[in-house]
Amino acid sequence: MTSQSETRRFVSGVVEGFYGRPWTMEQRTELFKREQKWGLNTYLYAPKDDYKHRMYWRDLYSAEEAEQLIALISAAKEHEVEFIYAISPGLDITFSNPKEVAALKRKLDQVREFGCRSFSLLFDDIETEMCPADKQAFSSFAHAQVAITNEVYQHLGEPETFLFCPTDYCAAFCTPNVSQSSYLHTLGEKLLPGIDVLWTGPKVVSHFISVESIDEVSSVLKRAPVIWDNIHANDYDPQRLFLGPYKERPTELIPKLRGVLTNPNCEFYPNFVAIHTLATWCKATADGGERDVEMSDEGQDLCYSPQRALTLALTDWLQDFLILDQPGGPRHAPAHLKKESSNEESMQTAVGEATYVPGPGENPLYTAEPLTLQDLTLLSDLFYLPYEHGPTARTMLQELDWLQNNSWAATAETDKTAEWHSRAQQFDEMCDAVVQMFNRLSNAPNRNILYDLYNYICDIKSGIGMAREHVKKLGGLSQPSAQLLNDDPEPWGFRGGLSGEFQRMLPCHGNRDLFRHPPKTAVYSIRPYCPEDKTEVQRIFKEMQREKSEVPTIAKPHLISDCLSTGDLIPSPQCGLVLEDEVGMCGFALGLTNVKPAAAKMKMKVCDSVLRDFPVLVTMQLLPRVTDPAPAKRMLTSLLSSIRSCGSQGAYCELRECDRRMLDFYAKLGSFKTIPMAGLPDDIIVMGSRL
Ligand code: GDL
Repeated sequence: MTSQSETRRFVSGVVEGFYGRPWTMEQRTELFKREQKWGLNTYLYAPKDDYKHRMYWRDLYSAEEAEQLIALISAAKEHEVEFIYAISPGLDITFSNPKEVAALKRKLDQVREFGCRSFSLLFDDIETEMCPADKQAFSSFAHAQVAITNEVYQHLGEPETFLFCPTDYCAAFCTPNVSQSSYLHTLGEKLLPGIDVLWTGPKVVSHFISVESIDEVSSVLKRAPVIWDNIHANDYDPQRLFLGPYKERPTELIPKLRGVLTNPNCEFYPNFVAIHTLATWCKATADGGERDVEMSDEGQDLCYSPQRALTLALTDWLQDFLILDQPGGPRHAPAHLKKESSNEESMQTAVGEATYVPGPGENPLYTAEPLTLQDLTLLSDLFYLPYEHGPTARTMLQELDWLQNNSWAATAETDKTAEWHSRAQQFDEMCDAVVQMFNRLSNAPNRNILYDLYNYICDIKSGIGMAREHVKKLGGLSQPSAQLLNDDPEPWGFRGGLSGEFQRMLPCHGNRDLFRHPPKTAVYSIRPYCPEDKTEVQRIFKEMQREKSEVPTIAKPHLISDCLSTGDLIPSPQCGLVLEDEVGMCGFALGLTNVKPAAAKMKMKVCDSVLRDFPVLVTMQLLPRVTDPAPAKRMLTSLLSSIRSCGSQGAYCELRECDRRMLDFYAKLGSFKTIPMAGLPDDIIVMGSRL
């Protein structure tokens, strides 16, 4: 490393490097103010969908654009933020053509005339195959990029700051790996030493960036990289927003890096947390991390804690929400906002109609409850980080999972019933807190922040609303007029549009959820039941009975479904399926369409009302080796669909309380609900599904 690099300041700040709508000039100016206030020093201009940054990189700026850029560059200077202008010529440049090199120089010269002194060439997200002309001129893609970069760097007079973004900008892109990547080795050897290299870490969106990984890449690049951090970037998924703290980057990295630039959410205002917490991180060991005291002279906490950094950021952000930012805002602004109101607004009030005061017995004026720090903490928990939900979101998911898995206890009288209802009540309260937070946010005076958040908070409110209603249904408390999860839901009852449909059809759907299932490797087949299967079915049934009861006898009393499994009753035509794996039969699903005569024969009573709504009895068993619920689900779904095509409107099943596995299975299916059935022993649970 050069001695120069040892004395240069740590680059810290923001890269506007995402796809989608670029920020406005006003937003960028606001960013500079914030960066200065929080002690960050750099802004890298690299908006992917700005025409003249990437697609039409050769085009010079018009007079009007020039005026705007000049103003922006001088605003950055005013706020002591280093403005780095980046250009991405990689979509179509021919490296070997001198005219192309000249075009690049011309464009950067123009920006230099605007007052810009720091530059960057980006070669991320481009085709790696060179055109025939370049293949002739250069021995590799890396050589082509290095040649043009060095030339431009020298042409610009070797600026103090000059950044290069490689095409292989993270470990995952390197072939075969970082230390053996010939692409990175060429950069390391050939890029002039004053040029710094951008790097996103192990992946495009890195979960964790370790000191070892930085040591490795630095030794190949022969320089410390500048991290282009995509931890808060959300341009790849329209349902995500990241409001969690800067995290999983140990502060021991600071002395090993040339700098960190965060490429955050596309929406400008919600980036308050991303940038504020990065600033706290940078300050944690701004002096190189050598001090062993925990607090600096100004009381600055030198030991970074994401949780504390988040609280600091949210506390400051809350003040921003309270600023009335739009002329024409509420005329009856709450008292605490009055002094923030613009002159324009006070004039409006002065010349406008008299303030309306409701009379006795009339509706009182709407008053907005103020947003709280707790609301913002909840908001951040719901939109946390790419690989982690915030604590409250995690609790909500875990509770919902427990309520679903134990839903058999909701309507049956068991020891668990009270616990189920108490946890359902707590879940409901957590959902309510989200609704209250939504209401207070929507009433917050700062409309710019609200509008950036709006789609996301609506989406989560709906998502949680559906879960809330589902739990109510499981508990037998749902209102018949409920809008969601019924047979003919409104469009907000099936979320995600076409993309959602595709995702649900893929086998990897739900791969990343908190409740992973064991690997599914067995191959299963499902075929119709035939009379020769009777003995095997019987054997599986007996084995499962033994599994469940401590005494090795068949549990009493006999249920109609027991008789189906033992062969005393024959399944109705088209109403039997068996599941097989490489070992043999491992499960079955049988149905009986004519329940009444069978019940009479067994001297058992079945409720008429149950038979009216759910005329067919189904039973299913699986050996314990079937750990994957998917084939069982497929078998039961096929059985139900053939029952439906025979004209039946519903089916029910009888389950023993000790048969946790089947209870869980039916509860998770979602379509089966516990139904009351008089005359059965206490440990029998009946569940029905409309078809
Ligand atoms: C990328 C792009 C970036 C984008 C990000 C997240 C780099 C160097 N380039 O690969 O423009 O915003 O992913 O989608 O990160």
